[in-house]
Amino acid sequence: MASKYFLITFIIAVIAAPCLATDYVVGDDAGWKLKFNYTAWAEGKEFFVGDRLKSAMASKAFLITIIIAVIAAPCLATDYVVGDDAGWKLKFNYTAWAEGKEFFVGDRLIFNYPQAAHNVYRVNGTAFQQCMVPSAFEALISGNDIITLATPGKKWYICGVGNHCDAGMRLAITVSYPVDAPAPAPAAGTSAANEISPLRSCACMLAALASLKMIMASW
Ligand SMILES: [Cu+2]
Repeated sequence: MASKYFLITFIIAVIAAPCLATDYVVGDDAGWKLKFNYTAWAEGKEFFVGDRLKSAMASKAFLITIIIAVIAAPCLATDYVVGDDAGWKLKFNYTAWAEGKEFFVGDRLIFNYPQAAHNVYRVNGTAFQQCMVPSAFEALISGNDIITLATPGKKWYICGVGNHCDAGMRLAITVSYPVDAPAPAPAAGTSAANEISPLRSCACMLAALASLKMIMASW
């Protein structure tokens, strides 16, 4: 599953690439030297007015793409499909799956499973440890359950079917605020997360565009 971040980076790269003049490093890593076939090197390359032949390593388009990707990455909320392609099922290590992932307020968890085979309960730490299943009306049962991570802190999820939780169908994650987003007042409602996310994205994209403009001007 392609994450939103990669998709947007790709789109920006595709849109931006033809607009930008290219710096060609003659001979690439080999440079300008004896015993190198420059006819072969030039073959298949398209040179446009505004392009430059130079000896530095990185081309402008590539550099700008990297810069945008780095700036924009933390701006975007991420959808996590729990278990990735495996989904929400028995005999899967959700502790290992969550390891190394960073979850931020505004990100979403997506639980995919065959309807009626499993379900999803959000529980507290004790219920998670002891696999205590809450009352049935709290269950998410759609088979494509989407949970927006609205608040920071530890979050616990279990499957309430049979002994599935004991068998490993449980997920614990820690949600944090993105570094660039100011923490809302403690009294703020949990529903605020849905509004924070797009706002944050817009602010970040503007910052990214401003940085890009500065970079272009200084070139
Ligand atoms: Cu289950």
